Amino acid sequence: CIDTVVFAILKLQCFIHTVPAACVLGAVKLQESFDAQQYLQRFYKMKQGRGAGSNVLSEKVKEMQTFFKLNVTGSLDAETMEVMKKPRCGVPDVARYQVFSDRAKWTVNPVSYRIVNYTPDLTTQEVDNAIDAALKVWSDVIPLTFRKTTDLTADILISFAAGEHGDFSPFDGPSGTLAHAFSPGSGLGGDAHFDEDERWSTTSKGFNLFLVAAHEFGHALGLDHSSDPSALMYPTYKYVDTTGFVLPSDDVKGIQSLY
Ligand SMILES: [Ca+2]
Ligand SMILES: [Ca+2]
Ligand SMILES: [Zn+2]
Ligand SMILES: [Zn+2]
Repeated sequence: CIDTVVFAILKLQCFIHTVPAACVLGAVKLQESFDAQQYLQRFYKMKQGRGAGSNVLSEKVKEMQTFFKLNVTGSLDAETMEVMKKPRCGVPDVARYQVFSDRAKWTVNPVSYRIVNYTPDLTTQEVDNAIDAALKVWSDVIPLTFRKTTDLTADILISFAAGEHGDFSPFDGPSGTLAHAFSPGSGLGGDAHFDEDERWSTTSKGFNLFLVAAHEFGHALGLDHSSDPSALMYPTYKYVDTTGFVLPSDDVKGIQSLY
């Protein structure tokens, strides 16, 4: 029976210490254990490969469960696996710049942005409108403005790309990671990338570009993820009606403390 085979593989891998996750997992399927490890490496900075014992894995699972306000069991239970499978932002949930005490922010005003390319899922007008509206969500609540430009040197470069796209954070095909953005700075700083393998929309179908872009621009302005489920900066995607969108108070507080 398959279960017996999987269990045997898990035991073997525990023994040779290449897949320490298996030890913590118990009944979780092998594929799920790989997915969970990848998730924790990507979003909770778990070290890759050998040397990461089952304690490390269990601690990382706890960190993730704490962030999402789940039961902190340290094991990959059903509730935890369900959250890990949700489509989300590619930016890690743990603070990105622990060595610096100052948080990155833009010191220029206006901040310039350029839409480098367009998704075939929408008309250029729809993309332009979604991006403009997503930036306005932030500029409405802070004394910072945005200027659209075709300059190659714009502060915020916005692009759609699939798979590997030149920043060592490859996208992963449909669902999973939807987009990511870099915190303020030169070069890649402030840039926002959207996974072209998603179906982008202006509605509740597929993934709503305005909602994902508004979230990503929060990162482009210097915000990290929030564990407040009502916040725009919550890591997982959830569709909300976009007509008359109001920036949740957690996000307003966050951005106003920066600018
Ligand atoms: Ca994806
Ligand atoms: Ca940039
Ligand atoms: Zn994010
Ligand atoms: Zn990227």
